[in-house]
Amino acid sequence: MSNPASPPVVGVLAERPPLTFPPGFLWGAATAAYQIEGAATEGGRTPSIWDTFSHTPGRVVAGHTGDVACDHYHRLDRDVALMAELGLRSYRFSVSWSRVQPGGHGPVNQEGLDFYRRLVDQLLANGIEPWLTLYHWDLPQLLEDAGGWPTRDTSARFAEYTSLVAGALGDRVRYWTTLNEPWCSAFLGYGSGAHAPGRSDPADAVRAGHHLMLGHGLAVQALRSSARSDAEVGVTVNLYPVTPATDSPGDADAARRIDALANRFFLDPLLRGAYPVDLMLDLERVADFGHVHEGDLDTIAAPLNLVGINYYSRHVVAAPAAQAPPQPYWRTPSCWPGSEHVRFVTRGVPVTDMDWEIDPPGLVETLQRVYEEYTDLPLYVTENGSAFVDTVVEGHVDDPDRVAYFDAHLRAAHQAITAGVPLRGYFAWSLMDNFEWAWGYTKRFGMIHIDYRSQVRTLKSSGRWYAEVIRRNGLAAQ
Ligand code: IFM
Repeated sequence: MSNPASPPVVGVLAERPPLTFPPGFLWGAATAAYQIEGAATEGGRTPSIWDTFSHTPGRVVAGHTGDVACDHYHRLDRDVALMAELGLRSYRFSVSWSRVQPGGHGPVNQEGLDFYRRLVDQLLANGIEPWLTLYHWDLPQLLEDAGGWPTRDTSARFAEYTSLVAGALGDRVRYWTTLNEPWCSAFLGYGSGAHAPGRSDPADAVRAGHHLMLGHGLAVQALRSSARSDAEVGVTVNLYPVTPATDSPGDADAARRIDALANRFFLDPLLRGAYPVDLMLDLERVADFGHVHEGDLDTIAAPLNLVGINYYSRHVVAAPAAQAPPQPYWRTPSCWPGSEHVRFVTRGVPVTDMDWEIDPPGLVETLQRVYEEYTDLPLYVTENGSAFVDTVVEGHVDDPDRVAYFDAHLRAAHQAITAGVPLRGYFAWSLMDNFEWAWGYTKRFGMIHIDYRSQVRTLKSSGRWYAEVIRRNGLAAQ
């Protein structure tokens, strides 16, 4: 949580000097299975919650689905060739659970595993370090039908699936993250219902958050026994600095509450082995934490090798307007259970096409906070990027706004390193345009443009720029 909102430094075009990153800094780009693979019904794959959700009218903009997406499943060779062209040192991808274990438990689907084995082998052959995320939001629908993440058994199923993947790929994959952004899975999936499976029950959201973390802890155990001994194991959380709109006590309390739900709900159990007391009090009327069994928090706080942080923007929040009518929380589907009354305010600073404020100093703040308050483990920015409207003009896509966004955030990352933060790598989101969840294909985050009709890939100017950053291990003067 940070001090009352002041305008971010973005937009102040001071001269920007060249910057060099530490030797061995891991430069990468990231994607996720449902967002790019397509081939939704091929090779033995069964539906995930995102197949069901996207096929439900009204859930995703324009009825878009991930049925075909970037057709990466069939265009693997071309896509790895593009990664090599960019000079990526690492590629962060996720495995589709229902592709490799279609029943959500029980036997493995060899055809599904073979797809990822081919991907990993091609990456290695091109000198690109594979970075495997086990869960990027696509729970097998069969497990959702059995109760989903609010149900404790899902954690055990996740560990079983992890063992299968680690058994098959553990000899060649060194970097593993268990979960991607558990806040989204829990609070958008089961709180507001804006994401799959689209349920909105505040108590379920809290339970889901716990079982996701329990699944993470059990998966870490599975990785320790099945992956290679030098495996680097971690988890990715999406973090936000949370700033009160003014220095009023009401706004300060709003910021404390949102910080507890967005950040500390996950950081504290994962890295300190306990839920924050103020968070539990805020959630008193929502959940009694009876779902937390003895020993869970020890499992969740299993020792890690790294922490992945996804950073996009900042939350600026305020107390409810004085005249706001009281709203019983159960009538307000919200991703902020127990704190539904908090107002999110905008400051009028530049935003991306997602309407997210561009705030590079927030990345410094976030990295420093994790380092100073939680851990001295190696940190990685496992996602950072921006959506902007792109147009192809005579076979070229010029995206200076995205270049400026990356440049500013890499300068922030460098500033954190200079301040002593053990930041070891950075992954641009995203390698290519893809299915942006409830926004379908209407938002483009990629460094590679995808024409969804022809599946033609076009390297944007941001991709060329990033290749140069990797080549020189740093930034040129601007
Ligand atoms: O596209 C998503 C990604 O799947 C998870 N992190 C945020 C990105 C942009 O919304």
